[in-house]
Amino acid sequence: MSLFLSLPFGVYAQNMGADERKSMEKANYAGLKNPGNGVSAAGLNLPPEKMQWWEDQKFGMFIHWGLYAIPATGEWTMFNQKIPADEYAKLADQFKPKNFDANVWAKVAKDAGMKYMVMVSRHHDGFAMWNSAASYRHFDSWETAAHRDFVKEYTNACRKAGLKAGIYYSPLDWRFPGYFDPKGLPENAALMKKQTYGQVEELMKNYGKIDILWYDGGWLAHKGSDADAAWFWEPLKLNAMVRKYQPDIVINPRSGMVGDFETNEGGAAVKGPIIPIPWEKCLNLNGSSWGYNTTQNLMSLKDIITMLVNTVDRGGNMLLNIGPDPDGVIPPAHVARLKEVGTWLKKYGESIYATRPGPFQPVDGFYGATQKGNKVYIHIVKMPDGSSEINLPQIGKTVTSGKVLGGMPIKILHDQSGTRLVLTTDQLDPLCTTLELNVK
Ligand code: FHN
Repeated sequence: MSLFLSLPFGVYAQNMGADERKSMEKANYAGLKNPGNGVSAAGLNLPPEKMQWWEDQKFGMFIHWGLYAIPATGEWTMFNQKIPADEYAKLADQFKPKNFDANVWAKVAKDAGMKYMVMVSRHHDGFAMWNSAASYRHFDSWETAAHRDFVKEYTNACRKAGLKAGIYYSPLDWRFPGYFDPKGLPENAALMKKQTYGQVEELMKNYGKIDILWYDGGWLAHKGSDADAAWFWEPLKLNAMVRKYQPDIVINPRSGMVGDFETNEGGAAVKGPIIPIPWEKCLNLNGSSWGYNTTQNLMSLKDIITMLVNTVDRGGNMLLNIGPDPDGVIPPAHVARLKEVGTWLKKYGESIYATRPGPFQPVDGFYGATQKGNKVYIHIVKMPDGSSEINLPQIGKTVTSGKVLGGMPIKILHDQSGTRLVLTTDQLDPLCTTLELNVK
């Protein structure tokens, strides 16, 4: 039995602007959270040509690190355990990371084959990882025991390593009762909003070129969507200020404004058709929590590679999260797993980086393809039992030759039903078989 692929894929829609993307609001692209949802204004989203570098990256490191690493039960500890803000703030007295070195993080990312990083600058608990005059009560890593500007150290390390620098920022801050009742406590809510505008300005103004702004937590009182809270945050005003300092920064869709890309969060498998707009899958290497957690539930190498190729074959980037321990150290088992991913990408990265999806639709659970110039790459995560052939649909081009990427040629048969790729069993890789076809 051989796999028969669905109809050929049309032109990859690289030129969708924000308006077309808003029209996708009803689209049922698997896994995207509220695609195109949010307010928009001309000039606040990047044109497709300014997104191409971002779409080339494919693989990045997400980093959740802050006071919540100390209790080691995840970044929602303060809220989940109903710890009063003043009590929680005492953690800052203990937070003196002895072994934090952002250059080590950057090396782990590079060794994993990652091309960009997104570090949490402030999570919902309100603790800022930089010297923040705009922080309510100066609750930050400069004014407390650590006395360090971790955002400065991190952005410098990114650039030194040749990685794109992304910053995650949570507009919401659990320390403000007005967050939970913005209409009932408008003055307190306004204080929180003032902090957000002041802190975003600090992050955009004081740390050189920032490549990605990753908002998270626009939604009010943990209800509704980020777009539902646009009346409060006024994201068009906020991001107009962002663009003043960082005109080409790529902004995610969680400020209540339509983003420059869409997000799919969590460990659920990526399925369905190619998504014809920039999008990103973000998930946890350790499934227990985004922040450091002593409960280890690491993704297997097979799961990581499967998630990566399923994402890239549908046009997305994958942002894989790690949670360093209270000392700023990435757990050794996480480093080792990421190094295994890097080894795979050293061999097959040509089929991932700077490619675009297609030229045909993926087959859920079995395989998908990417393309670049006169090459088509096929990622086979599973062949049907006993099958060693793949039927290719008409892709409007002729397959002139093919091989296992980095390996031996494969047999190409052309007959009235189309083109068949015939592999030998020893050419199949249980992790993922990657083929390179030459087309013209
Ligand atoms: O509440 C956060 C959560 O702690 C984590 O930061 C994730 C990462 O994308 N975002 C929110 C949940 O969607």
